Amino acid sequence: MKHFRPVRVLKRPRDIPYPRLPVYARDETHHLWSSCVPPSLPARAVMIRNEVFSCFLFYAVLLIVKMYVIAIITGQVRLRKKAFANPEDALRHGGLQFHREDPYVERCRRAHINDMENILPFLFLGAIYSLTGPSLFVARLHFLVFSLSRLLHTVAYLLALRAPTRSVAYTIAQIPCVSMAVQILMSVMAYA
Ligand SMILES: N[C@@H](CCC(=O)N[C@@H](CS)C(=O)NCC(=O)O)C(=O)O
Repeated sequence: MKHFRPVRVLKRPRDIPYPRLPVYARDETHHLWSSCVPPSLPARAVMIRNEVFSCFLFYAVLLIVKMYVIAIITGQVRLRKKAFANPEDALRHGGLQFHREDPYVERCRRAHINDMENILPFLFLGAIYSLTGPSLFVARLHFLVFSLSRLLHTVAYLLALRAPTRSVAYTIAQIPCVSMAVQILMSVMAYA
């Protein structure tokens, strides 16, 4: 009688989260996005294989562009108000007396610094959160709430809108960040 060696069934531990990675690839024949990935899929298409990550990238890049816009506004205000941060700039634009501070330039700078305090952590949290397999709807809600609130924070800061508009915008933006931080911690708790 023939003896068969028992086959070991390898199981994926249930408690280890698996990132949900929906795959999309360009179907050149039908010009549609299909759910199959041809073996020759170019490396540049790897990003779009995770739709939550792609969604995150959209909002992340918009927020970075928003930060660039604040920097441009700050530069323009410096020129208009003749308030330069460095003596060489002041000399070029009329004299050392323009090496000075201006309240509105400082406001722009504070808006920019506050963005750095909040958008930089979002870039990290959002990227990691995207890899933990959240639903696209819930993830998009996180990114959208954060982005709109940060946009409102900037507008409220630059236009000096009545308090507590800016503080409310700041607080609402913190909610998705805390939520993402908690979800990331829960996903990796098993490895603590
Ligand atoms: N570094 C911030 C931490 C707290 C924070 O970000 N608060 C929000 C809402 S009150 C804000 O817009 N702060 C003004 C700022 O950072 O310039 C601060 O000093 O205020």
